Amino acid sequence: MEKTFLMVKPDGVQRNLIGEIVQRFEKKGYQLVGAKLMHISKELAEEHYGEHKERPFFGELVSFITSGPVFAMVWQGDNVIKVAREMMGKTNPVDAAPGTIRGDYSVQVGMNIIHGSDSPESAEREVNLFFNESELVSYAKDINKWV
Ligand code: ABT
Ligand code: MG
Repeated sequence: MEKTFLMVKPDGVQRNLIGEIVQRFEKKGYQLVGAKLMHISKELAEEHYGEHKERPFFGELVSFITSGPVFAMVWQGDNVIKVAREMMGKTNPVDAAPGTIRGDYSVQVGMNIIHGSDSPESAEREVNLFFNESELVSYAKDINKWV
């Protein structure tokens, strides 16, 4: 089953959006298979955003993502990598459509609430960068058994 790495960034945590964001992916029909509230070290931030090392905003990006706790998650389901990116909306909140997470809750590109892996290769890389095998849970859902 396809997996992706999603993360509520420090601005989303500060603005009490963890629950809202988790709920959107749950309601969509995806399954949460790993999650933790954590501080990102400077080293992890530089590795995570390695592709942007030469960009002028790299320093700001690293200081923002390390500025407070993030909520790191792994979600699973059909086409979750692509669909999660659609649900997040465009990188720049100015271009993000209403109804998307960034379109609904953010204003500036430097503080755009959520990160999501942008390809199968980055999903694989980012899931492994943030989670150990033992932190990912495999379980069946059968709502009728639990009510
Ligand atoms: P991330 O999920 O954070 O990776 O964003 P996304 O993949 O949608 O967009 P990319 B291109 O990866 O941007 C990474 C972070 O860099 C910020 N950024 C980007 C700027 O601050 N200025 C810019 O001109 C661009 C292109 C936005 C993203 N993160 N934050 N926070
Ligand atoms: Mg990106």
